[in-house]
Amino acid sequence: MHLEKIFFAVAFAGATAASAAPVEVASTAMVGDGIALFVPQGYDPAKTPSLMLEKEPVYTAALPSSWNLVPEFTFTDGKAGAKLRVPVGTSLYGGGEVTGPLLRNGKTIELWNVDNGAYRAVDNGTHLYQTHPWVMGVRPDGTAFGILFDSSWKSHLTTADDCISFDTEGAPFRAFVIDRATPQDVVKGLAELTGTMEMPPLWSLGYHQCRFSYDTEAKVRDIAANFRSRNIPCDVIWMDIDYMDGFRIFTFDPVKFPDPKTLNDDLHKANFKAVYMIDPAPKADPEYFVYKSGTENDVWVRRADGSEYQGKVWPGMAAFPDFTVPEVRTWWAGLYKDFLATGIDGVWNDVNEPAVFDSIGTMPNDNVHRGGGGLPAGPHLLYHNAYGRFMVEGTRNGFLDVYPDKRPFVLTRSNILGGQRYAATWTGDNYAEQQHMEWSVPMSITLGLSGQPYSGPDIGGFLGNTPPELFADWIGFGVFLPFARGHACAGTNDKEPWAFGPEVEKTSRMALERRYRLLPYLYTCFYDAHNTGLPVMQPLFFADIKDQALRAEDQAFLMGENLLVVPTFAKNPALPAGIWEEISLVKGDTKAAHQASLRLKGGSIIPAGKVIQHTEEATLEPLTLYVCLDENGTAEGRLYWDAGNGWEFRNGDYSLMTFKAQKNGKKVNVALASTEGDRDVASEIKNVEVIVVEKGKTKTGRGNLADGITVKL
Ligand code: MIG
Repeated sequence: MHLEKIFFAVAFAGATAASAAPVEVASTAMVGDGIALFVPQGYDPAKTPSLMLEKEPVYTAALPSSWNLVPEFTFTDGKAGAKLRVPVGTSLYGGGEVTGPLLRNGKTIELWNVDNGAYRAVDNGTHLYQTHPWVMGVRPDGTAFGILFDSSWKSHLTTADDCISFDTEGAPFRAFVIDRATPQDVVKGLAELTGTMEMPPLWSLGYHQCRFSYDTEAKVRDIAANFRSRNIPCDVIWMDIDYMDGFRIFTFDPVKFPDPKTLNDDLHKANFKAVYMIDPAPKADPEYFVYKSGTENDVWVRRADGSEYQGKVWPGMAAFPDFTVPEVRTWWAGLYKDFLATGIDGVWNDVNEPAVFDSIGTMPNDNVHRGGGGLPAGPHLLYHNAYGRFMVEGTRNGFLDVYPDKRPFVLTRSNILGGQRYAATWTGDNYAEQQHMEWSVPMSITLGLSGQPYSGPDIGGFLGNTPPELFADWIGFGVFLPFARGHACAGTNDKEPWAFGPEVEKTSRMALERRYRLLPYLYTCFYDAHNTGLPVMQPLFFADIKDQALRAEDQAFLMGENLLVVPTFAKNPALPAGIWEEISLVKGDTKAAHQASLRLKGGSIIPAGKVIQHTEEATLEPLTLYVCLDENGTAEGRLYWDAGNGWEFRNGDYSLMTFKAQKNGKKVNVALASTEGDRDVASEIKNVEVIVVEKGKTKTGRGNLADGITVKL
């Protein structure tokens, strides 16, 4: 370690920022390939526990003398901070769930999870429901770095052109700096520190239909029946809070949802899954079993004076489980047993910032969390940003206790960096307006660059009435985001795909057919995200990391590496150079209004299935391979496939196939080049259709995988 250099950096920081007291770096180490750890003097894990890392880092080597991204720590009036000077011309990204553009130069956000209706109810939308103290910088030459400030204390994160700064209201914290050759490698490095998401169940990649609320069994059945009779693909119907009995979690309204088991069974018969909402705070009613059992088990968060804290939420005054306590998470997990036994397939954890309906919007900063299992006791100011993350850890475990052989699907509103290990997310209460539709693209890209690959907005907008045109434009590209769900607030117009009349219904059907056709490709992208942390939804600059023109592009985006998506709202999007050919997935889609334009990268092959109505029908028979050759007349692509649920893929029950295409004169030959995994998928694929797109023209060939397929140009 090179103390001279660090001391110099620290002294320099002190000289420029008069009010901030510099703190020396106490130790440094390499903890991975291109990943450095910096620990300031005064750091104490009992004051700032690490709530984001998957595991404690392992020291691999000393910090090399050539390392030049050195954070400068400060400690002023009991509050710790850090900054990192940024090379000239660096493009900055990250910060998780943010409003505004993808390119974050010149922005300040607060990290304090908050219920922020319409992204403007609180502090003009500068903080939302999640916390990601992480910034990635991409230098002009395309090399990249990232900094993770390992603190959950309330804080501000500023991404100025020349300096990233992070100012907390708490004790000293560590920082991790990743310096690698490409932004993709930096994002993978973040996953090495904070973990990746688990493989989701295949059904969760289908379309989800939600409303606040489908508030009777009859309404739920009606919505489900409409999807099937209208041939609009859909996998999941969602139950928002009104299914509960007086907003008591883990109960069902005896009149409106008298028989959830039969309802869920019937939904399953029609090949739907059922997801139900669970909020964190049970009604403080001594007669109510959840409150009773929680009190007996001493699970509630306490006030500074030691008394039980209660706050007003949907059911009235409610108590809040202290999810920082391992035994409380176990207690919480146990509540899911009878509930899930009604045939519930997935859980939606809402308002877990936690939101409280009072003037500060959450519980007091000096409420006490007890911790345990290696975590210290600490004030709400420390644990607030991780409240939702600890909740969803409990929820996920509750699901796994009941269904050890199924992949959990948990959706959360609040979370913190690293929480991708437990739950997917949606981006909260957006508004039915153009701006929020456009923001939904950089918002999910930024979440992906911040460790959370599985996200999406309420398609159509949650608050406000959605005009038909807006819905049509939104669903036209929203189906290419990782999580695709339509939702609507109470009191707003109906927002199901057919609610806007026959034209929008047609548009929605076509958009969803396109998503469902792409499932084999999308699933492969999720597999990559699960393995490496590479996001499913990627910024366009990933396609050419040196091209400055792409750095701010946030209308168009990439699904995986190979498919470019241009929404119809995009005005003069900056597109990557090279070969990109438009593909058609459903007859007429390239000419239809509202449908995003899809372009395949030169040199790539992507797999697609047929149009299906739900993922129970998902099949690779027939299989379509879309091929776009590079300038050398070659292309390559991959397809991951497994049982779609369960864990047997971990024991080899999967197939990862690689296809290669080669142009020979007037022909293109496509063949299976290699397979990995024990699941014999390839020999079951009898009918393969290959579509080669070249200079705007398509040529098709058919055959089987064993013999290879030839396409005449
Ligand atoms: O206090 O459950 O963001 O999706 O429909 C509002 C009712 C509670 C907020 C969620 C929204 C959900 C609504 N919830």
